[in-house]
Amino acid sequence: MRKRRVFRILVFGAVVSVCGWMFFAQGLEKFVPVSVLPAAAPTLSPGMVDLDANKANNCPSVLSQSASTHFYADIIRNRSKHGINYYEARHNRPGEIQDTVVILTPISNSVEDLPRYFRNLCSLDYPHDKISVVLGEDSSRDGSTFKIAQDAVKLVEPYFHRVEAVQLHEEWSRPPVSKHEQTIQVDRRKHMARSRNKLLHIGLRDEKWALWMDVDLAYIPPDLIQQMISVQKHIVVPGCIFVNNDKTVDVYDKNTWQETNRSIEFQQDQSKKFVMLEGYNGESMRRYLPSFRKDGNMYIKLDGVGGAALLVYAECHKRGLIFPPFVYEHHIETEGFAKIAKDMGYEVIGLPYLEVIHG
Ligand SMILES: Nc1nc2c(ncn2[C@@H]2O[C@H](COP(=O)(O)OP(=O)(O)O)[C@@H](O)[C@H]2O)c(=O)[nH]1
Ligand SMILES: [Mg+2]
Repeated sequence: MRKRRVFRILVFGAVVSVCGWMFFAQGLEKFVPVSVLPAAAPTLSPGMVDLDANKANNCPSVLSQSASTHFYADIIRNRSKHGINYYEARHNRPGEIQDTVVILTPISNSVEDLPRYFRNLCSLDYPHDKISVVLGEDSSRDGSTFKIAQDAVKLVEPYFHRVEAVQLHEEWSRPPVSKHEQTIQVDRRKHMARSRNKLLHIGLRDEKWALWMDVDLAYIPPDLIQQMISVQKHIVVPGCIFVNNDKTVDVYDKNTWQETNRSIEFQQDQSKKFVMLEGYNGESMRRYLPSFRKDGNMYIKLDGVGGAALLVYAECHKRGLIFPPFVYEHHIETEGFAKIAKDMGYEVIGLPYLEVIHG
């Protein structure tokens, strides 16, 4: 009798633990629900840029901040004065988020960009021992990008968890026209998709997040990583702007957008192979991320993303989320990536008040 009672208690305990584990595992999978985020816009906060906040992270002194960093930091500070500091709004304290991140950066003919790129990385006040960096090179015509990247890796290696430069062997010979010439976009972007996929395959290990970052950004806010992670969504993108000589600002990244009824209807009339490119053929039918700043929402849903700064929950990549080097719902590369992500059930989110500056 007593034995049977003990047996029953043991069976009950086992059932409870299995159910508990399943619930926990499912929770992990589904991520933190939107409801944990503040529903309304939080109060305005002062500027978020603290260039001295990085003392603990130490970097070689040759990579300390330059005058241009301060110039751009001022612009971002002014723009964020009237906006929302997402990170503070979520009440995260410095050091509170400790997830591992791998920064993946495709490079080609990047000799001039690399010093500023590493200065930007050194300015990050996210714990550097949680950050890995992998640069993936191909198709350079300058003969020295990979060598310079290797030298830079040696210099910064001691200050991050892992830093590597790899050759992707994905050669593309670019026609002798401007890289933004419309006629080469499909080929160029298909090539970029292949390079990104190879870099992903080589670069991602067991990190929790992959942060895609272009080498030619002029400025990134020091708290870029924690701001993006704190959103707790599968895919998160900040705005990417360009600063003119007179300090006025334009949208740089035209691949980060939300569809409109008009753009959706337009696509329905196109053949399956049609590739829809942004930034050409007059006014866009989409809404670019910076245009949402006037609406006052901390984050918005996106349908297309660019790769200048793009945070991806690594598990999504591991489950098959790639950059299509083929036409997927009228898009390729990063925009096609967003389309696939949405079809896989992942949330694609833009932060209108968090911005990086393209060089
Ligand atoms: N591996 C590789 N990286 C490239 C290639 N072309 C550009 N990149 C890198 O990809 C990122 C985006 O390219 P970029 O030319 O700046 O494009 P845009 O600013 O979006 O028009 C940058 O980090 C470039 O250095 C290429 O052919 N191969
Ligand atoms: Mg660029």
